[in-house]
Parts: sequence; C-alpha cells; structure tokens
Amino acid sequence: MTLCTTPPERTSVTRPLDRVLGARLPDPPDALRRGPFREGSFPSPLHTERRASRVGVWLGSGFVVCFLTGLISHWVQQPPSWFVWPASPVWLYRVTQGTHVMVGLALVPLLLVKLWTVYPKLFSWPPARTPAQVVARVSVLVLVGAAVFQLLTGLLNISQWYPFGFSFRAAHYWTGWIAVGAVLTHVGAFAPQIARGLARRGTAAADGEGDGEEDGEEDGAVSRRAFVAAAVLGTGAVALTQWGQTISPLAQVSVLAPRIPGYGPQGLPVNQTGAGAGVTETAVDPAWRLVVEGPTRLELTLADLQAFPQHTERLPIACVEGWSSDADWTGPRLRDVLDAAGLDRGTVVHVESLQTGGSYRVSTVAGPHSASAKTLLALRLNGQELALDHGYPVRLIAPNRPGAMQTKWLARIAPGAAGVGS
Ligand SMILES: Nc1nc2c(c(=O)[nH]1)N[C@H]1C(S)=C(S)[C@@H](COP(=O)(O)O)O[C@H]1N2
Ligand SMILES: [Mo]
Repeated sequence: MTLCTTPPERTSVTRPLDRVLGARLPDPPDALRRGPFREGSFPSPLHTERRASRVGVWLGSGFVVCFLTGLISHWVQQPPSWFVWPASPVWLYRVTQGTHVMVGLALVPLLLVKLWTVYPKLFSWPPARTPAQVVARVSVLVLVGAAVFQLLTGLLNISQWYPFGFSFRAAHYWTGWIAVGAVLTHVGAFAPQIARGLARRGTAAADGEGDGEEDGEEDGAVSRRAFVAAAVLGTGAVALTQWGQTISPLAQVSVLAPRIPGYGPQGLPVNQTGAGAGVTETAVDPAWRLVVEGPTRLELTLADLQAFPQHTERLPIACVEGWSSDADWTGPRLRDVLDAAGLDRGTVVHVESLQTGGSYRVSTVAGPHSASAKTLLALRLNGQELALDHGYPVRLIAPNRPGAMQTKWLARIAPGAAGVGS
C-alpha cells in the first residue's frame, strides 16, 4: 500500500465526491502533472502508512501528555471553581510542568519527521475523492496548524520572547483544545490507514509494498534504518541540549537551555531581576512595610517579620518554562502572619508585589497553600539574606506551585476570592 503513487482513476466510475457535487470532476490534464504532481515522483519507500502511523502514535501520545499537563498548569494559575490543587507533594507541579516542556520539546523533531513522512500527500490528485477525504484533509490542516502554533509559542515562551500581541497563556490554552480535537478527528478519519499501518510488520518489503520498491534501498533514497536513526538522533539532540534545565545531571550538555538549575545568585536562577521589575529603590527604602489586611491590619517591618518564629523548608522554584531548582528558604509561615492579622486558617489571600506592572505582580494563594505549614514569607535563601533579584526584602514561597506564583518583593497581603488577580 502506498500513500502517494496510486495511479489516478481514469475510469468512468462515479466517485462519491462527484455524486455529492452532482457532476463528474474532470481529471487533471496531463500537462499539469509535472514536478511533484508527476506519478511516482516520491519513490522513497519511507512515505508509507506504516511509518506514518508509527510516528503518529508517538506524536499523538506526546500531544495528549502535553495537553493534560498543560491543563493542570492552566487550572492551577486560573482555577475553575471546582478545581482544587493540593499543597503536597511539594514536587508534583515540578514533575507535571517539567514533563510538559520536555515532551513538548521532543515533539519538535517528531513533528518534522511526521510531516516529511506524509508531505507527498499534499500533491496527490485529485485532492479528495470522497467527502470523508475532504474532512480528513481539512483536519490535517487544522492539526498541523495547531501543532506548529503550540510548539512555536511554547519555544518562544521558554526564550521569554513575546513578539506576538496576544496573551501567551490564553492562546496556548485554547489552541491546546483545538489541537487535541484535531488529533481525535484525525485518528477517526484515518482509522483504517492507522490500523493497517500498525498491523504491518517492519520489513522493507512491507514498507515498499505497492511501490514496486520491494527492496526499499534504491540509490539516493534514505534507507529505513537511516531514517529511524535520524529521527531518534534529532529527538535525542533536543533532549540533551534542552532537558538540562529540568534534569540537573544534563545541565553540562544543555547548551541551548536558557536557565540551568544551580546557576545564578545564591545558587538559583533568576527569571525577573529587581532592575527589570523596577523595584531597586522601593525594595531597599527604609519606609518599606509589608501591609497585611485583616481584622487587625498589620504594617510589618523586616525586623517584625524576623521576630516571628522562623522556619526553613526545602522547596523548588518550578517555572512554567520547564526549569526548576530546589533551594532552602527561611522565614515566618504565611499562616502565622495571617493569624496575627486575625484571619482564619486557610483564608484565600492575594499577595502583591512592589512591582507596579507585569503579569506576575500579584498572585492568589489558595486555601490548601494558605493553610500549609510549608508556605513561607521567605527572608533568607540558602542560608543568606534574600538577594534583591530573588525578592528582597520578602517573597512568597509555597509548595507545589508554579514559579510564576512565587511572588517576589512583597508589599501587601489581602484576603480575596480564589482565582482573582493571578
Ligand atoms: N513580582 C514578581 N515576582 C515574580 C516574578 C515577577 O516577574 N515579578 N517572576 C516569577 C517567575 S515567572 C518565576 S519562575 C519566579 C522565579 O524566581 P527567582 O527569580 O527567584 O528564581 O519568580 C516569580 N516571581
Ligand atoms: Mo516562571
């Protein structure tokens, strides 16, 4: 069976699409069958159902993993009313988001492989013979468009480059739904081909079947083995050069990863500097106070915060971009400070930064995190006073929470509804 070199039907049989349109579609004139439209212009035995479906299984599974881990990340940051994200285990978000980014990066070479396997289909003629083929082809367009969009915006987000005018998170979230819908449509539309492709044994003859390329090793064509090797190497190269931002032992070889665990002031990467946030003066102003709204309104100095019982917790910063890094954080428990302000255990609060703009200047601390003994107003990092770039004089650090919600340079804490202002 072949995907691309089926001889065009030249018989007078009525084709389903002709019936729908009420007229017989003309066959293309031979003069137009040039270049890639020529019959047999894709002799490589690699453009097969077997190859397309095998790569498709990997690609499709990867997309589903990215979709589910992406949903989690979106819901944690913007929770629907029914969604509860726990404060423990402390590493859970680190794992789901690390998986999201690592799998997403590995999908880039896989998508290229898949497109290469099936691109001759673009030149098949006539473009569709049945209404089902029209649906199938449109689903491919949507699928490829959505997949390219997701991988591209994901990559741009990792490099913190936002050349587009829309919100990254909203666009990535909605396109995720489109992509997963297109994957399901695609699997449905191509079910017979996929079933045949997966049932086929991996012999060269099977790959070349119907092509008249039984040996599959024709001069100038890529051999099956070289093809698989290239796909595996490409994916491996992405893994090695990027995954070090998530998996520390790979850090030395991850030359393309923008942030590496353990590197940065006080042994921790910085995502937004004090200068970048415009807080270099306000953060060191002697008039600085941390305001806590509640039945008893507090205006705390740094010394006041140091006078609370101090606790140390080892917690990761787990950025949505995939990098994560453990650190020892020391400071009062958020719940002790809320208690002093007369607020109930587990009150949902907004924590606001000194920063006057930017998407991460406010975050919401949901009930489980507000009540957790591990949620700190950190004054110290890895045994030293917090560096300005890490949030001096005080930052929030909570277990099992995206880095984007570990707000730095705190100015005010106020009770509020869940999901607002994050
Ligand atoms: N006020 C404020 N807090 C912030 C940010 C910010 O831009 N402004 N960036 C967040 C992001 S995206 C991450 S990943 C963490 C990183 O913390 P670090 O720079 O101390 O490693 O801080 C978070 N806290
Ligand atoms: Mo982040």
